[in-house]
Amino acid sequence: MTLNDYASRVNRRLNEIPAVIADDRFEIGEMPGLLSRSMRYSLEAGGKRLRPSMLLAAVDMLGGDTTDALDFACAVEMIHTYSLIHDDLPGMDDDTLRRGRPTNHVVFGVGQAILAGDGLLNVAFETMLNHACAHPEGATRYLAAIREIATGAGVTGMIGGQVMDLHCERAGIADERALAYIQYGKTACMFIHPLRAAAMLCGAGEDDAKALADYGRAFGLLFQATDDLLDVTGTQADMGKTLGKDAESGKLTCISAYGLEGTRARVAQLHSEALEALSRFGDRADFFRELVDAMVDRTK
Ligand code: GRG
Repeated sequence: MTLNDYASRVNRRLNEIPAVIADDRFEIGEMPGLLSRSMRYSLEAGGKRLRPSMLLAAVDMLGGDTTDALDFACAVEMIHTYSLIHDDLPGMDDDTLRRGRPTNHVVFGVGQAILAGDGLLNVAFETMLNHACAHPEGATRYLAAIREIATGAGVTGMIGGQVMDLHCERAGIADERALAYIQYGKTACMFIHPLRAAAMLCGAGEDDAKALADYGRAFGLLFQATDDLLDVTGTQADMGKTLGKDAESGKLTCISAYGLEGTRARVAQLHSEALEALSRFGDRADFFRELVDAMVDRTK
């Protein structure tokens, strides 16, 4: 299976959740149509579906059931999409372009964009819990996976990283320790924990979970380093978002900390750390090898 194959499976399932409602008809027990439209606007705007595809690929690699894992993969994508909507808000990164489209708050207004993000976050957990309740025989595996996904998105993960990103920008803090905390939390945790969730879904041992987490850490930090590079060297058409903002806002990034050449060296170092983490899986891990190879030279 390729990244595109996994992404298509995720897209097909995402089309079924949350329910599409055409009108705002004040039916008690139904989601408002406005909420459905604003959530779907960002969910369907494209996006590489990297995180959910990696979860499914890890389940495949460990010999698990990807159909059983699909709702968890979709939950990861919904959480990621909520984070992008909130990150683009005027009170955060204040951006008007995302996934090649006007940002959610530009189209629906700030209040509704906050609620669309809240809705996606909640539906993510509803989706995983509904799956667990429908298959009680797998409850222990599902609970462990839900805990991983909550941790990755949570106060020591993505939210924690985002908080320190905002704080450092406002307080003018620009040291490498802060950068490491921010990029680990904001970016790497949303790779580490979905991959660990895949291990939990398969009932795999801690050695496999740790190797996947090590890969997720190196991959996530490499992905962020290339994101920082592309903010300087990429094109808006490829990236689908406004570029050049990091330097303009004095943001703490790999470029501000290590320079262009230093960041390229960091990418090379993280690339070998990612490959090293895969060694225990042999050629079953070729998907992950090819994926991290492709990230080194990515343009979008
Ligand atoms: C609002 C709690 C909260 C967190 C926001 C995701 C995030 C944290 C901020 C977005 C800004 C940013 C540069 C994050 C680093 C991770 C990153 C590069 C996200 C974009 O991910 P892609 O490239 O996006 O996978 P697509 O659109 O392809 O899904």
